[in-house]
Amino acid sequence: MVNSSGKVIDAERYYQPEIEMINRSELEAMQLQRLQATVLNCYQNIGYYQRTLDSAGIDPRFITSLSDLQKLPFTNKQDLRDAYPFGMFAVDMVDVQRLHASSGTTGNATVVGYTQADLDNWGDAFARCIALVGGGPESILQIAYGYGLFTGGLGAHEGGIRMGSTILPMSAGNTKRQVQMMSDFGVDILACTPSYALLIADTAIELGYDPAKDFKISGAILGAEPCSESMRHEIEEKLGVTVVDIYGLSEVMGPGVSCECRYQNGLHVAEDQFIIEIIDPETLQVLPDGEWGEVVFTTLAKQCSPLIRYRTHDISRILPGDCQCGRTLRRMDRITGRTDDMLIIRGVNVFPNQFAEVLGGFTELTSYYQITLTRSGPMDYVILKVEPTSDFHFDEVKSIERLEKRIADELNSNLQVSIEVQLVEPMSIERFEGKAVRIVDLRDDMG
Ligand code: DLL
Repeated sequence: MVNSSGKVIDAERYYQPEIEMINRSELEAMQLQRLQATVLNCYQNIGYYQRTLDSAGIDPRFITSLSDLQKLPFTNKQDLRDAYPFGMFAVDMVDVQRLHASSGTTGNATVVGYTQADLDNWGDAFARCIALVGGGPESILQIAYGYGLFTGGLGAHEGGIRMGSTILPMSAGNTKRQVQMMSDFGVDILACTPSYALLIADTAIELGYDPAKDFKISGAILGAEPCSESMRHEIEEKLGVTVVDIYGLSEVMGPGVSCECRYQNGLHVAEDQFIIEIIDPETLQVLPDGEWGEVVFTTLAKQCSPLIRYRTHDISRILPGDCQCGRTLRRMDRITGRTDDMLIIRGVNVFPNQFAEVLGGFTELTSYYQITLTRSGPMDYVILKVEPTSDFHFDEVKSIERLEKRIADELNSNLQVSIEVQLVEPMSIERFEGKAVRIVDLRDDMG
């Protein structure tokens, strides 16, 4: 197989074919056995679960089918916060090998612990993602996710270890050095956020390289934030890579909960380690395959921080049907937003990624944009800053105004929202080394 930049990619690769292509009935038997063990572990070792299962009148020994899962109560982020720091751990501290925590800006941090077996499972899940993008033990893996309490860097690292790849542990930042090493070391696979991959690509181009031709790199495992299709294509063209979307969240494990294959048609869920459900966030009922709703995960293999029906607030759906890559693990669609990031602009509900999809239709624009929310009297007022590509004539006022109007009209007709579009100078929107901040909400500062 040859990718869009003419680089040859090997045939489909697998890291654990016995799991990745497992027969569904065998998988379901494995899931049931692991679910039974997980619920019992939660009940016996975590006070929170003992209380919630008791008050729901559920005897943990009576899980006899996978559909029994639907009888169990949900777990919310607040439940983890209330148990800060170690109240949701099911093992003794002596067995906890690693701690990760998500940011505590809006309350206590959520702390997740990993035993050595948990780290090995995490590594296996990420190693499958390396294979998903065509990598293997011979690959050089540049990890430019942040290392630290954030799970991106060390999760990818764990994957590199399990796969036996050569790890280049760059962490995020120092972008020129990232480019230099990518070039000098002949890196094969990059792992970082999509925003950072684009910044690395742009920096390489600024330094005079054409990475698509000059660099060996052929794959990128990008996630931790949404990435529109147009941004994905921009990264693929600039770096000469195939981009696979990787998903995960700290509470559930970190990167590797699901990941696309090279067909880029949904993210294969590590179903030996997690059960995915899609629920209606209002009624809390489980939705059938194909319907969009909130993603809920139950862990099946975690020793230290198991979770029953954890509500992610991420929006996706389960894609019905088989995948061409041969894997039998079901696919979730790319995340379209979060139930809690919906903007209500003059009564119209919009998700930030809908802006990105519309903007992706304008070849005059780069993938960088920023939405500022302010107030005009009692009404929300939205300013969308967009950046043209470097060949756009930025000094011609008329063409700037024309483009701004075309974008505003397109947003209005697609999303029924009326917003102010500002075309700003190339390179003036802030670049990010981790997750991009695309929404600046100034409404509370305005009294
Ligand atoms: O972002 C873990 C991760 C690291 C995933 C590296 C992939 C790669 P948190 O910081 O806890 O963990 O943030 C989790 O980020 O609930 C989603 O809203 C969002 N998110 C993660 N991956 C994707 C993705 C890591 N591929 C939160 N697409 C999740 C869209 C994503 N959103």
